Order: sequence, then structure tokens, then C-alpha cells
Amino acid sequence: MQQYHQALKTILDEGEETTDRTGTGTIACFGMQARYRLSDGFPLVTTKKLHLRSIIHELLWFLSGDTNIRYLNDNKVRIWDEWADEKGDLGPVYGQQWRRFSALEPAGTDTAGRRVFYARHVDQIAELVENIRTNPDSRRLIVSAWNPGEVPRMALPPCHTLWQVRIIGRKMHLQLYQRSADMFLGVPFNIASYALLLAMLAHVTGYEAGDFVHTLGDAHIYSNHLDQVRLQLSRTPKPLPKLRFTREVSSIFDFRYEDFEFLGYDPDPAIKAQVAV
Ligand code: THF
Repeated sequence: MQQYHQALKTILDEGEETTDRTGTGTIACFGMQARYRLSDGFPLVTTKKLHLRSIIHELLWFLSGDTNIRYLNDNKVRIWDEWADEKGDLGPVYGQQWRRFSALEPAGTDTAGRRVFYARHVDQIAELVENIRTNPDSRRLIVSAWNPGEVPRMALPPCHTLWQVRIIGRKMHLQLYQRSADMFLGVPFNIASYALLLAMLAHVTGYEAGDFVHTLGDAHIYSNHLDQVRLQLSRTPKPLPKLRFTREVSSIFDFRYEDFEFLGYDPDPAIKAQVAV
């Protein structure tokens, strides 16, 4: 995870102070990119302990199409609590956009000559897997969480705006465009989550997991995370763990929490920090 440490260093050295929506203040760089080769090991940050359970359940929750925090809370995952309303709803966030992206189809005109449309839900994940199977050389293997018409109803507009899968030879690669990146708290989760998604997609379609390419828009360190970042950078990254699937899974929608094993994850102690809301 040298890449992650390097990015933290670059922001400490070259980042500029900015104000932000949460009122916390950050130092930020705009436009960064890192590449994680899954053949080097699974990209889990080792210089602080990551709550793997939150990462896995969050991804399974996205894939299920759910946008209410009940499932997460039932599994002792609290990372979305701050943004939910009193019923636990987050609005049309990731799960909805991945599995039920609203599209309007023209359906002609009515008797008064008005244009008529019907609404359709696009299951972007099902279509992605189908397209990987039928059209593996496609350059259009894209999932978008950014639905401009629905952004105002979201508790938080998606940070993970769009991702693309590309198959080259026997390898599947995945690139994420992340518009806003909380480098200390969110990014270690985000790297692990999308690397896991890549490994899962490769597993169900029979490809080798290749590179996860992480492209960042606003890459920031919150002003109340600076001491934590310096502590983390004083630690030396350890060898990466290996991901093992405990059984053969044939559908991307059939994965369960018990299907993943991270062999040899031996992190340094956790480092606490406040999340900016
Ligand atoms: N908002 C902000 N400010 N940062 C983010 O990283 C972020 N997310 C998601 C939505 N909004 C965000 C929520 N993801 C933690 C980790 C990921 C989150 C939110 C919070 C967090 O507090 N992690 C702690 C404790 C983990 C735990 O107990 O499970 C940690 O030490 O890692 C970016 O996706």
C-alpha cells in the first residue's frame, strides 16, 4: 500500500487549505490516481486496523439494491448512520442507482398530442455482468451512480460517481472515478470495497482479477485528521493479505458475508478519528 501512503504524503506536502461543506476545513489536491495490482495481494491498508466487516456488508448492501440502513445496523455496521433520516432511509443512493436507475422511454403521444413516456428501471449490475459475458471486448462496461435528476433527493450525492470494467486478455480491470475522497477515513474503505467488487466480478465471470485503478477528484485530508495521518505515516506497511473465496459462487447477487477470507491480514492498531458530516 505504498501508493496510499504516497498519496497521503503528497497531500501533506502539496495540498492547499480549503473550506468545505462540512465546515471542518481540509488540505486538498485535485486530481490523483493510483493503481493496485491484485496479483500483488489484496489492497487492505495494514498501517491501521480496518473494520473489514463494515466494508464487506456495505458492498453486499449496495449490490442488493437496498438504500435503508436497517440491514447495516442489523449487522452492527454504523458507517451510514449519520446521513439517514428517522426511518433509516438515505434516498436514491448507490443501491438504487446500481440496481434501479430510472430511465424514461418515449411511448408516443396521447389523444391530446402530448408526449407520453413510461418509466423503466435499469439494473446496471445485471446488465454489466451480461455484457461482460456476451461482449467482453466492450469499452462501455460502465456503472453510474450519478443520476442528475435524483441527486437532490439523495442524503449524500455519490462520492463514487462512476466505474468502468475493462477486460484485456484473461484479466479484468476496474477503474473508479471518485469525485470526493476523505483520504484518512473513507479511502482505505473505498479501495478495499472496489478491489473486492473487482475480485467478485472476475470470480463469477471466470476472469483473473487485474488492476484496480483509483482516480480521485478532490483528494482531501480533514484538518482534524492531521495528527492521525502523521501517526499512520510513521508506520511501515506490511505484506498484503490474500483474498480467498470459501466456495464457488456463480452469480454476483449470491455472495454472502461468509464467502470471503482475508489470509495474513496483520494490521497495526486502529487509529480513531471523527467523521465529517
Ligand atoms: N463522508 C465523509 N466525511 N467521509 C467518508 O469517508 C464518507 N464515506 C461514506 C459517506 N460519506 C462520507 C461513508 N463511509 C467511516 C468509514 C467509512 C464511511 C464513514 C465512516 C468511519 O468512521 N470509519 C472508522 C470506523 C469504522 C467502523 O467502526 O466501522 C475507521 O476508523 O475507519 C465514503 O465512502
